[in-house]
Amino acid sequence: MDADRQRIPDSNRRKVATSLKDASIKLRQNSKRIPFRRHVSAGRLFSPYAGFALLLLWSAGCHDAESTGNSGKVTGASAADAKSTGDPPRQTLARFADVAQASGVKFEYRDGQEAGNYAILESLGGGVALFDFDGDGALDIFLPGGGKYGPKNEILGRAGALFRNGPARPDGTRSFQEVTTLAGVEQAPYYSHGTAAGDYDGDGFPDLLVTGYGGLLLFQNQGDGSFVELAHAAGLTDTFWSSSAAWGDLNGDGILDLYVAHYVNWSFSNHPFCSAGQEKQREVCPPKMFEGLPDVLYFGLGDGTFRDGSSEAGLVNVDNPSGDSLINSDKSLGVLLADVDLDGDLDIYVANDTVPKFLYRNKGNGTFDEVAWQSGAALSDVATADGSMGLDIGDFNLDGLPDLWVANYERESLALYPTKGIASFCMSAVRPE
Ligand SMILES: [Ca+2]
Ligand SMILES: [Ca+2]
Ligand SMILES: [Ca+2]
Ligand SMILES: [Ca+2]
Repeated sequence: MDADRQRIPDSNRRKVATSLKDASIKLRQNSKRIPFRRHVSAGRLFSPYAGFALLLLWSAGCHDAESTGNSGKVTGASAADAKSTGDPPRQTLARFADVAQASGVKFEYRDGQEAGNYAILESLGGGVALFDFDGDGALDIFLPGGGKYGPKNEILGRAGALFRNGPARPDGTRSFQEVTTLAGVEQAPYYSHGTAAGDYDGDGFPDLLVTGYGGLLLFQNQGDGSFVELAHAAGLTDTFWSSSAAWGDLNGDGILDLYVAHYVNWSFSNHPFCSAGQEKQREVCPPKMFEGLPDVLYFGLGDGTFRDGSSEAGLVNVDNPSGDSLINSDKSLGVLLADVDLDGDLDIYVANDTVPKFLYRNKGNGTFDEVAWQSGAALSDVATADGSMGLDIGDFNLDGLPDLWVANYERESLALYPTKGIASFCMSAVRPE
């Protein structure tokens, strides 16, 4: 499978992002009732134990959960089930047209691949934040800029862009104005990937977190249309390669906390030659060549600063950051915060690349049990650890229980995890048609 990855042309590397958008759209078409809180940011098994994993999950009680789930309406929720009901397939009349350029949103994320380094750094792409930074009721757009290389392969950042949503035109379309410099978000000391908006200081104005290689950026919204970057002053001193992040109050003190997903330990001093199949042409190395990096959970302190609470929260691998297990663990690309078990607190679902996903169940106080394997949300429907990147949640089958959606790498299936029973927190992957 990883050999396949090496042969994939550069231009195809991020088709998964498109798949995620398509997937989210399809989910929302059927998600008319979502009775749970949702906080979203927004990123192959080592088969020797695949079969064992499947058996373990099945025997661990997933089938028992069907009789203990509290919904009283447990369903496997597969497409086949839908067909068996005799209900007509749900359809939508929604159609989309690309109006980015016409609306004034002219921007291109760049990854520096023109340098010919074939670095795995270039394979992640960039994210987007839709948030109303100026409080006028209209969503604005922030896009991280990515990065490039210096003459000696220094890893450099490229400026992102902030587009302010302007008045509607007479024909109803929107017009955006770029205000990057005016707003003070042009700083780009790091090669950037993801971004997450959240009002971490509770002043009513959403702030911006930007992830990337070498450090985090925290743009504090000043409330006057401008931002000030103060990640280090706020205690966000993480220097690991970060991909995604999500805001949410994980310990219930009313103050936003921050989960930062880290990817792998690549650097130019750890940059092996990987060839495309039998050819001598260099290609981007697959993630299995690198150790994963433990994620970080920062608790907000209420004074605009944070402390690293990863260890007390119980995050995987935090207390053993150089352990041998990291080659098979913790290569995180996406994170979603939501009350998956409907007990009133935020849980954490983490998409990992080529290694099992994490599902952290909140004990109610910001400490967690990692239950992805037991719950059935760690692997695919055929017990493979796919290249998981994008996450979403919604009640797609309208049974009142939240279901998880995962966008994986190309040539892998998208994955849907219907929740079968909250009491035992049991899910099982199905392959959408
Ligand atoms: Ca706005
Ligand atoms: Ca704020
Ligand atoms: Ca908190
Ligand atoms: Ca919960």
